[in-house]
Amino acid sequence: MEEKEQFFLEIYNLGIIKFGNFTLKSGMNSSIYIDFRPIASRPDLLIKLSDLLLHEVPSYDFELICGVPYAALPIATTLSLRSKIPLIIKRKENKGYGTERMIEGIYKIGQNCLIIEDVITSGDSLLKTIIDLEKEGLIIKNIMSILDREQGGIENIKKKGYNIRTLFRIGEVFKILKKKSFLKKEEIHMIQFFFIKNNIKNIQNKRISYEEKKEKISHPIGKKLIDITLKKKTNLIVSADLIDTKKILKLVSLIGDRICGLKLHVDIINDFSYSFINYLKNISIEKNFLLLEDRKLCDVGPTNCLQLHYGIHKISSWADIVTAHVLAGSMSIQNLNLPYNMGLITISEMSSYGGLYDDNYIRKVLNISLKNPKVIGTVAQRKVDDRLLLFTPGIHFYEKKNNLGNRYIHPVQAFEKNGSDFIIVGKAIFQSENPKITAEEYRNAGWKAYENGL
Ligand code: 5BU
Repeated sequence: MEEKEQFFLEIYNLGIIKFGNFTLKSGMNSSIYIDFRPIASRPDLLIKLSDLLLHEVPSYDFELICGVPYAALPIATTLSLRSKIPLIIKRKENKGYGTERMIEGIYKIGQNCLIIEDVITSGDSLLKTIIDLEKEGLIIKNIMSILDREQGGIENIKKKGYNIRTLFRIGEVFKILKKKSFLKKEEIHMIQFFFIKNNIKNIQNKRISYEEKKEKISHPIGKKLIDITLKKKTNLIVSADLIDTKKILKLVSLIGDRICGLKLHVDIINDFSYSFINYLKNISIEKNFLLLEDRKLCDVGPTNCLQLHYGIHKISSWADIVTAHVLAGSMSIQNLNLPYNMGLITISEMSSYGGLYDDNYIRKVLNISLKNPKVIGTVAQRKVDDRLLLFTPGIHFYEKKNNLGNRYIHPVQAFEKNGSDFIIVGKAIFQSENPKITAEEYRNAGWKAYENGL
């Protein structure tokens, strides 16, 4: 920390922070302007900065370096010289002649590129760089920014599934400057105004409400799920992992009022029948909850289609929502002939420990999910784009891990840390002594955690 602090004070003396009335490249107005360009003229500070960055992202973790143009270019170049890892250059605009390439330098499809950004505000210019690099077939596993203005940019990038870190946060650097008495009185006032105006302390915790989310979700079943949630004040989905229809129906009679959804694994039910499904469907209408089949389709498109519409279970004839992996690519869930009011939940990241998902995979699943109008949401263990509903299984008040590979978090953690919209609870409820009371406890915890996040 000392080294970082020392470094920040040195660059502060170059005049990288200005106070006044500025319009940022994002279009936002600000009383504070941060510009790292003066560092380009100080080779000693460029070297120190790149060493600090290399401390955060070890050089074995990337094969190429790219700076977001233009301010980050000298920083990325120094990083390349220090680490001996090749630099590629992203153009701001196509030069309109010659090769018309947006990316210059030597690289191969599939190489893993570290992106360097100087100051992150909304994250928009960073996203443009990401998109251009991905178009070239490069993989973005790590992104480093020098300073986060804490105005939501880091969150926006994380929600898209990217791994982004920052060397400094604006709140942290102002604390350093204040501690060292580097700031004049009027500068402190401007900073305070900036913090209040941008609600910086709250930005990372604030979540969007179900009402706002409903505006962003286009699929009718996603909207319906939110309506039920708001009406019944419950974001609890119970997973009835029971092998006997009588037990499932008994559970539903106890918890039906407290849930917005009931999740099944129909293929584990010993005495599955259509009369059971009809009965369940009627209760779901009467008690106002949706039926989710956790089928986890994972095959090529035509087989997924057969598994959905045919066989003993004929899932598409009764389920409101079905889960799917997209390991086989976007087309595997593209033409499933789903009824118009049936939605899909993709699986970006499971709740088990030791899963084979990495950031790159998760990001691709999120991209596929956002592009498919049938997808209402996803399962992930992190914040995701606001246009997707986030479902979180692996919920338990007391258990953390079990020896079957399951990992559990508390509902509060699901909402506060991961930005969840719905918790999925199985054995904590159906194995409890009194499922009715326990379901109410989870409903209450989930609802309070949601409300506290607003
Ligand atoms: P539990 O009893 O609360 O562990 O039940 C969780 C349910 O959610 C169970 O049906 C799993 O198959 C399901 N699940 C999960 O646990 N983790 C995941 O990542 C996904 C589904 Br996707």
